[in-house]
Amino acid sequence: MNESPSPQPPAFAQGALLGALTMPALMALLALTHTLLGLPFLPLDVLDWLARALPGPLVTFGVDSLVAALLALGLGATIDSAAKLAEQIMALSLFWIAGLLLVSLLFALRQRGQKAGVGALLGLAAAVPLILILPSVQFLTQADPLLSAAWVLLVLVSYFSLMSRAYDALRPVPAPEAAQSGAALKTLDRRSFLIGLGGASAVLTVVGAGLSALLARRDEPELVLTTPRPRPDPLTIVDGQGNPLPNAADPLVPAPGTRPEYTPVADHYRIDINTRPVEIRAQDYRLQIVGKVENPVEWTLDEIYAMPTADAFITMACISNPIGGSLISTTKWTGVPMREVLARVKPAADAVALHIFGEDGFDEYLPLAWIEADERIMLCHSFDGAPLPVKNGFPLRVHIPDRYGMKQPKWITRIEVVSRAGEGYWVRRGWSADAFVRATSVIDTVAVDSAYERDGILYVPIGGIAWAGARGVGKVEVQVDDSGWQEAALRAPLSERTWVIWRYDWPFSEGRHRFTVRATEADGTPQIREEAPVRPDGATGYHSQAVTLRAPGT
Ligand SMILES: Nc1nc2c(c(=O)[nH]1)N[C@H]1C(S)=C(S)[C@@H](COP(=O)(O)O)O[C@H]1N2
Ligand SMILES: [Mo]
Repeated sequence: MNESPSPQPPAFAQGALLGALTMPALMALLALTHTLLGLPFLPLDVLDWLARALPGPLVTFGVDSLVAALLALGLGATIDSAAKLAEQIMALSLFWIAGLLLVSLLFALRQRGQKAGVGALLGLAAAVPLILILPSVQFLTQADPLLSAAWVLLVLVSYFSLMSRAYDALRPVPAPEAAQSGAALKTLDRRSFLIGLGGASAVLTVVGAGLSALLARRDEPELVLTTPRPRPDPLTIVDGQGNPLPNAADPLVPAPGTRPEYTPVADHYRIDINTRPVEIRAQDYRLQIVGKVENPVEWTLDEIYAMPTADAFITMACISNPIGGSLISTTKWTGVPMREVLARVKPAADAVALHIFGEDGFDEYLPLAWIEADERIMLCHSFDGAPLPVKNGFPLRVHIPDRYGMKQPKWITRIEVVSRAGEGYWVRRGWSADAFVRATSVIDTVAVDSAYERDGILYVPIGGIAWAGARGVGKVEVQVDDSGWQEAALRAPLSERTWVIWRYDWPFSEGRHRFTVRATEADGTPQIREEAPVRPDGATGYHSQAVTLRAPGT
């Protein structure tokens, strides 16, 4: 068959296609070496860096939109797992697009007469800024910084040199003797070259990504074996150490389907500024407390563990938790009272605040006046009787009653005592400076499958949680459709700082019903009815659920 010579597609388009085909293999290689050797996984590093360099609202908007889309698609069980998934998708696609644009640029440059060496130059130009951002996004346990930098340079220079060679293969300079051999042959060569390259790239991607996923999973059995996920049972009456919970004797049984009153530690929500938690090695760890103090210290973990401790059952929530959201959890916190810490370091007369730094680049200010006013503020080292899980801030984090999580750094390595307070990480990005917890109440369940009959009336248990920071919940009420507000029964909370479990047994009637819940704080302050978004001060508004109900057997 006689193929008519097809015209060469434009060089930049061919470059973009080649980049699109080969970037996944490059990313898989980076993923594999990241899992195996702790070398940088550039796509996530770039996103982590962007999240810090760009104005907060921009990144939040991008991630929030993706989270909404993922939740709508049923991907990601909770907001925080959807958020991590969203970040990963963003990271991979941004890196992929940046890569294919650069290969496209490379092809355009080559077409304009640049020599093959321009590939290596482009790789160098891409590597330098990446190497420069690495120190701000890398943490203790990753590979040696010099090795990481060298690796990034090697990978990018090799990749773009290879792409430059591919240009020569795809767009051979017409030599006089080749001119006769016909363009059709060249087109076929080009096609099989691209197909071959695409195939090789696909194989490399699958092998690399699969292998790194497998190896990453191999790291986990330890977690699975040592912390078996307790069955979410709202009736938990002992903590992880087998000690009875303080309200174990309360006769109120939560409505079936209510979330566990005591969150299994593995299920405690997690919010980080980065895509991955910081892994701090216990043996190398030192807590530095410096600045305006008489007695600067560098404590080891053993020294801190040996200090007097306080225990408290605590509910913490993220300020980005929407009404009815899952970014709220309860466990037992153990730590050294902050007053005890201050007594040892002795703040100078002009000291006004602690500037607390997390190893991940997070920071927040804690005014000394808050510590003077509240003896419960603590430097926490344990959750549920065991050292903090890595994701929740091992080895040290702060707790401040009545404030959202954003005021409370995890992975603390350094505290500077300062004579002037400033704005912390999220405050600088436009979030509330005080981050006072807003009262909230949530319907977890309308337990139609647990309906029961009493005195000829069918009741459906309805239940959930209510929380007002450390201010306590006085009353919870439920409204069905437009009828009056009915008071729910409350379980004794685990402490004055935790949520309460409420339950209302509703006399069943068929049809579509809307259930709404509201709480009143211990001092009589009503939960705010007006709806406000999470940003900047935390969400307000009533939680409600509409359900269409049919009588059993109909
Ligand atoms: N070092 C550090 N501390 C941090 C954060 C962080 O990203 N880095 N996130 C804060 C936010 S916004 C919240 S809601 C809580 C979440 O704590 P958790 O992940 O243990 O639930 O930690 C806070 N402390
Ligand atoms: Mo948060």
